[in-house]
Formats: sequence, structure tokens, C-alpha cells
Amino acid sequence: MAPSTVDYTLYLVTDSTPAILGGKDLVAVVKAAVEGGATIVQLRDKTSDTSELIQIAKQLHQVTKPAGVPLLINDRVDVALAAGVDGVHIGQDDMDLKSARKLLGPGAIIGVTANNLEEALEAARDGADYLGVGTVYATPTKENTKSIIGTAGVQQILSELAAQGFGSVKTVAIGGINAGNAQRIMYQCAATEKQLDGVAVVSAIMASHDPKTATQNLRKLISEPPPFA
Ligand code: TZP
Ligand code: MG
Repeated sequence: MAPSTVDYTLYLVTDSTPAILGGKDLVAVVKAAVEGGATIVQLRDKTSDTSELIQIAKQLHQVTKPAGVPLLINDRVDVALAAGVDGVHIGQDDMDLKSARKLLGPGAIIGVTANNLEEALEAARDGADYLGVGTVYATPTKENTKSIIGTAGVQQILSELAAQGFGSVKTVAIGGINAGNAQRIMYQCAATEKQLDGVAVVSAIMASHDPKTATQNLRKLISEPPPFA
């Protein structure tokens, strides 16, 4: 899938830790989320070893690929290459974007975490396809996050990206997003010069006892203006 045609509306980031996944099966949850309308999936797994990660990535790809949903790997360009998936999501401490692009090629989707304006501008300048902007709200899913930037922080980054000529880089908000706030976040961040392209969630889908319904509900919420608009 060409990076420019990717739909970022509802971005699922996986988490296999017992506190979030519980006793559920990872592949089954991702399948349910894809059926429910997740538009892009990132395998995020900080504990499996390299060969396990490649295996898991291949299993998830069998679920996402037929649905036309891109699969990205968190942190690991080598795993993305070995499993033949669609791209990577890299943080500020991972392989630098230019090196990742050199290895993966122009057809890969490469996203970068941006916690502040400086990081967002640098990644946009270096050719990121999308930015994961946050952390929007504090979340137990990722405790060692840098600053919590709120919707005001997301708005400021979007405005500056547009003002500095990077209006075409895609953006998703991440951190503490759930059915209770997704609609408001999409709406508030659409009130700026540059719209948010979607929201990324972990626990709102991965921790749900009914991931398909949770995904369908999120899709519905983010495609409609909030009642107070
Ligand atoms: N990056 C910033 S916050 C976060 C990541 C991976 C975790 C978001 O998890 P949740 O459960 O959607 O708040
Ligand atoms: Mg990382």
C-alpha cells in the first residue's frame, strides 16, 4: 500500500501484557478490531524476542493484509523487513528515520513519535509519513511517557506544522484516548489549520472484553461531530 493512501482514522496499537490483553488471544483481538473498523495496526511488543516477534508479525499480517489494513512494527525495522509487513513506527530512541527509510524503501510506511513541536518538525522534514502526537492524556499503558501535552499541545503542533509547510504529513493523537474522549479530541483538533487524521488507541480496544464492538463504537464516535459542537 502506498504511504499516501493510508487511512489513519482508527489506529490500533497492540499490547500483549496480561494487564491489558488479559487471557485473550492477540491474533483474535486484532482480527476482531479489523472487522470492527480499525484502519491501521501497529504490533507493539517490548518483551518477545526477535524470532517470536517475526512469527507474531506474520500471524497478524495474515489477518490485516486481506482486509487492506496496513501492519507496522514498533521500534524494529529488522522485524518489519523479515516479516514483510508495511512499515514501522519509531520513537526518538529507535533507529533514525533516514536510516529506516534507506532500509525499508520509499513504499514503506514510517511513523515517528512526536512529543513536542521540535520533534514533529524534524520528523516531518526527514520524510515521516505520519506522526504519533502525544502523549495527550496520562495513561497507565505507558507510564514512562514524557510530558502530557493535552489537546492544546496537539493543536499547537498541528498549527505549526501547517504554518511551516508540512501540512501534508499525517497525524494521529495518542495517549489516554477512549470512547469517552475520542470524539472531542477529533473535534477540537479539527478546529485548527491542520486536521488530525485519526486517533491511536491501545487499551480502549486491547483491554475490551468485546474488541469488535469497542472498535465499531470508536469508529462511529470519531466520524461524527460531538453533540455539543
Ligand atoms: N505512546 C504514547 S502513549 C502510549 C503510547 C504507545 C500508550 C497509549 O495507550 P492507551 O491505552 O491508548 O492510553
Ligand atoms: Mg520505540
